[in-house]
Amino acid sequence: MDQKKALQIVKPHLTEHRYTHTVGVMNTAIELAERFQADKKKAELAAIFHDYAKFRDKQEMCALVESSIEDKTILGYGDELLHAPCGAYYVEHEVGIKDEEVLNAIRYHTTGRPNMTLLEKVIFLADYIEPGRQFKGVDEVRKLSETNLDEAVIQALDNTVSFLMKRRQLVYPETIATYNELVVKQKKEK
Ligand code: DGI
Ligand code: FE
Ligand code: FE
Repeated sequence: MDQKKALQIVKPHLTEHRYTHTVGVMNTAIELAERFQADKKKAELAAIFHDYAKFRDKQEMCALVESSIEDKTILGYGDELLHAPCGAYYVEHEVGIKDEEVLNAIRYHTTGRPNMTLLEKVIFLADYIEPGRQFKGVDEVRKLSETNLDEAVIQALDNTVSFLMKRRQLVYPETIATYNELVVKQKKEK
């Protein structure tokens, strides 16, 4: 699917602000894919559809998790997590994208997962550092992403987990597992 067609499909599902974010994620994902030798077309496609389900009805998404999504534990960790796995499902069944690598990049873009693929890291990071993002600590992650993909993902996870804890929100265990796996890997590489 070409970029124009994909953007046309996703646009009616998003607000203007979220559409601008999506275009930012797309451009950033293509840049990161180039830098770290990931598949640029897959990065582009996954980025365009990563927030496809952002505005879907929460009850509908909870029901979908109950009926069709393997990992039901996300139901216990806040509604914000639903749009990633449910998005992957809708993108497969409504848009017809069957590429499992692209679907997984959408599925894990919010929480990450241990042993993320290169493409999954590219989308996870692009979502975090696209030019429209302004939260505290984002510049540090932008800087790291110029040279070291794993260090950048670790820092983004650190920021997100710290942010959640400050607000006494629950932290999804797989997010912590992602952090642990990458830190162990980094230590081995040093
Ligand atoms: O959809 P976006 O806003 O572009 O970004 P996103 O998919 O990373 O979602 C961000 C939201 O997800 C934000 O409210 C924090 C929340 N979040 C991210 N990781 C976790 C999390 N919430 C919980 N409970 N646990 C997590 O591990
Ligand atoms: Fe998202
Ligand atoms: Fe996003």
